[in-house]
Amino acid sequence: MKKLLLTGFEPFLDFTVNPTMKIVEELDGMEIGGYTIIGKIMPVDFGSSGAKLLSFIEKIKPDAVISLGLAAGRYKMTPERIAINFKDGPVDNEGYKPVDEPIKEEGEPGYLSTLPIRKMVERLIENNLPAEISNTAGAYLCNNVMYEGLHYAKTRNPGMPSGFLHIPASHELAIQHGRIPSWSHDDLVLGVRICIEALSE
Ligand code: PCA
Repeated sequence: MKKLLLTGFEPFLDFTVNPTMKIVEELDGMEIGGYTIIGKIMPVDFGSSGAKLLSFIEKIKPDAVISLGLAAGRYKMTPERIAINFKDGPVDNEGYKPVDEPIKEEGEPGYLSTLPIRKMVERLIENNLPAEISNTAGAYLCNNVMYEGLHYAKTRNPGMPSGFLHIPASHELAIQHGRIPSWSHDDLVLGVRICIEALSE
């Protein structure tokens, strides 16, 4: 059985829960689309998240990597097209706020997702879940983790598909937060499962 490393993030900023964390915990150990899911939670920390992802990849030796992140305010599931070689944005959970910093001095300006993002969007829509490809993952932690995964794949393991899926808030988070659209937890889980199945088609 092939292995899929599925990562989520801990809560950050004023988002008191992170739906990606609950999804990853729920899917950890399951078999979906011919993959055994190995779920891991990433810190919202520019200083350690890249190294942490790479240590998971080296240890688990997955056949593919999908990272999940909360995109509070988005209405759709959005597979990301590209990660850029920049760190920028709000403060992380360790109090660090980078401005215009490269992620890797020697890295490419950007890396395109190697997940079947068009197929993921098509399958989500066929299942009545709103979805579209996103052309920016921002320059915060989600972009950082996507870039690190793709840089590793490009330089060390080109056969390992890797990429990122941004998801809307859950109802639980939206009610606590008060100003963002949301999906039910079950629909978020279904959307992630559909994306994993699209990977194995
Ligand atoms: N979303 C943030 C970081 C952690 C998360 O779940 C982002 O979009 O960068």
